Amino acid sequence: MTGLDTDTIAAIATARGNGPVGIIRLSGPDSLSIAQTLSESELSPRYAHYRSFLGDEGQTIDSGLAIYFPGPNSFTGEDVVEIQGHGGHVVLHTLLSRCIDLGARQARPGEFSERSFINGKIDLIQAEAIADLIAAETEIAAKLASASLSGAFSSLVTDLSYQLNELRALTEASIDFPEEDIDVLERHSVESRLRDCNATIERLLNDVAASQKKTQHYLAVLIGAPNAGKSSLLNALAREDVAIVTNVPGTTRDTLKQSIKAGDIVLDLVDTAGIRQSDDVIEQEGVKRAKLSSQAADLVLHIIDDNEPQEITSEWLPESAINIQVRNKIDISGKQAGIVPTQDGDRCVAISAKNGDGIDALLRVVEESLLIQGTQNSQFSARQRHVDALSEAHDALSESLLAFEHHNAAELLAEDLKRVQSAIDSLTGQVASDDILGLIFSSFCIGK
Ligand SMILES: Nc1nc2c(ncn2[C@@H]2O[C@H](COP(=O)(O)OP(=O)(O)OP(=O)(O)O)[C@@H](O)[C@H]2O)c(=O)[nH]1
Ligand SMILES: [Mg+2]
Repeated sequence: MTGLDTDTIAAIATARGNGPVGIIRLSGPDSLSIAQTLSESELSPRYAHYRSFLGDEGQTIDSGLAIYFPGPNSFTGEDVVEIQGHGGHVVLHTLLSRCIDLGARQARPGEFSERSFINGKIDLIQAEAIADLIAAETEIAAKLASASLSGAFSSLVTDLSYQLNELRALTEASIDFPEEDIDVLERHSVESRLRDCNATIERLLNDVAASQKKTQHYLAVLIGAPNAGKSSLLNALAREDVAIVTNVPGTTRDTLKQSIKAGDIVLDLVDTAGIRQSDDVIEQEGVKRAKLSSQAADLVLHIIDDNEPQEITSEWLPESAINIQVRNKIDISGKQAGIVPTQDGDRCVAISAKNGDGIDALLRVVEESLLIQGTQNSQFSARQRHVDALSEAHDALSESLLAFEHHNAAELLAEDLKRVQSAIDSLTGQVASDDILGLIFSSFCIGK
């Protein structure tokens, strides 16, 4: 990560595997000349040229479209050419090799977005939003990432940074010109404006935490006695025959993980061994693993056969997790499907993993119980990095305001405000170390 790369990079920009269309993307000073040699023709800016793409002996590798986007009005801010050919992986790799022979270098993961960031086309929040949009697993995650990409989050952060900058300047002015005998801080209500900034940071922090809750994966663990129907429920929720189901108690030994969606959220659902005392060492190990999984869970689904209720003790239901009791096999017991009222207010849903009754109600209860209050209001995608930076800014500003209240020392306040501002500016990448940038962009896919 140098920020000074002037070489031309190339990568396949479409997903792996075979598809009808595949795209090679070039960015850098030699993009145009490479593409013109490849197509043995002139390319005009922003015009879709239908061309043959030729190998070193003039043989046709493929034919398709070449589009030239001159910098700075391109995604990366550099000269960019997109070559759209057929999407077979052999054809695309041959085209990419040809571009590399002609002087390009294989791009690193995220290098196009990184160049876009370095050239000021997008900020760091927007760069992350591109990756989040591509990786979005739910409609809501895509919507939030798209809002971040369009600058909804960045503009709030930039605004905050601007205000902090002004307040820092005023604080420093009050140190530099004490002889003017004007209390600059008081005249400009610096303290109360800083309190407003801190309230804004707190609101943003809540918003960001709420967004994160909407887009993260949750660990949900199926726990219960043997034969209660845990594996059947996993299969019903996954809509796939992932786990072995038999009427032999103790069928499942290994833990088995499958991602499923509950409305707007994604669950990593773990099937576990039925809990019972056993002399079988394999089963004992399975039960041990079930316990470990339940202890790490955000949510435990406690499955009980409604016909032969065999509840498990509370040691399996950690207080750190949300517990939902699931009464299964109601196709036999005759209980009505859906939410079951309980005396203690615990969540309980009656289902049949066999015929699917009550499964939708269960998914709704899962979604509602994981989405804490306020998450409905989230407006943009967020990452742990954002939560950390905003928390750091909030803590630093709270501490400095408290210290200022006691000592009224502008010098200390000015020093503290530098910390607050650099935490806020790290969000958009105005202040970011190469290490952080490397970490962020290396998690992108190649060609993005
Ligand atoms: N009638 C009926 N049978 C069910 C239902 N769910 C599961 N079963 C049956 O109950 C038996 C046990 O189901 P599993 O899903 O293997 O139960 P499990 O909890 O995973 O059992 P272990 O892996 O042994 O702990 C199988 O014969 C299933 O077909 C249901 O909703 N209705
Ligand atoms: Mg099982």
